[in-house]
Amino acid sequence: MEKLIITCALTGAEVTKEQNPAVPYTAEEMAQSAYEAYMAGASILHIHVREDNGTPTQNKERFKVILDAIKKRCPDAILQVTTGGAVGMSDEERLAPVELRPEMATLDAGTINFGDEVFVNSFPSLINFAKKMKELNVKPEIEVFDRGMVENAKRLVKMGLLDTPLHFDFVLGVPSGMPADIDSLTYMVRSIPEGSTWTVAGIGRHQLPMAVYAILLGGHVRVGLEDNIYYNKGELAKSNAQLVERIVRITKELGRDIATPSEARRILNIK
Ligand code: KMH
Ligand code: ZN
Repeated sequence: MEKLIITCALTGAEVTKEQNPAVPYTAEEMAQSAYEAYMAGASILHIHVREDNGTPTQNKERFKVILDAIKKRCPDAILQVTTGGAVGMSDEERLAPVELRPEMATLDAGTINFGDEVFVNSFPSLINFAKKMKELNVKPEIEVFDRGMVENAKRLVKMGLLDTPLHFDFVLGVPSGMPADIDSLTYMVRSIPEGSTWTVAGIGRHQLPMAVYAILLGGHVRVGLEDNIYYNKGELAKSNAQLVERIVRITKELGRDIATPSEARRILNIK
């Protein structure tokens, strides 16, 4: 089996310090949390950006400050910017950080009910997002919340807007989304084009079991406070690193190795 790539989703747009004080907002908090997660074994850092008061933003200058602060502390980590941003942002706003030419960016592959809200990603928007990433040579991670979104990705490949091999993130367990269970995961794995790579982000209490399935099935793992603020039931996670450390321990116990950032680049075909 390939070595395991761990992505750490540091902060997201939805969770707050009121829910867990370890959620990073400022550039210093982001750089420190990124550094700890990277030292623990994360080779990809999935990055949303907040104002110092916690408000999510896709402002390019703010992203630059935070990406630069993270690069200083984690020189060879793969930085993956979000183009999901927060529900309600315009496509233009969401695409702004891609102009900084990070190595990777997310591409959310369809519309979904997202808790009480709707996360809108029409097919014409996907075309714009994919075109921009192709033009700037940014490797997309295709965020898939439901089975039909894999078909959208395949359509974009046919249109020449996405290069293969594709890399997917199955986001399972979002309220109103695809459930986080082994049947859903294996169904998704069977649905993607041969040669694709995949990771799984289980939301909330599903983070750990979905990660363990992925380790065993030969996929990759995403953990972090964006998706889950708890370490155990009723026990808040102390840091992003604490969530990464547990995955590293379990993976090694199961006889699989952890990929370094340069190994992750090879596995993901990032040039
Ligand atoms: N915040 C969600 C609405 C992504 O990073 O691309 C979308 C999200 C996905 O977090
Ligand atoms: Zn995200």
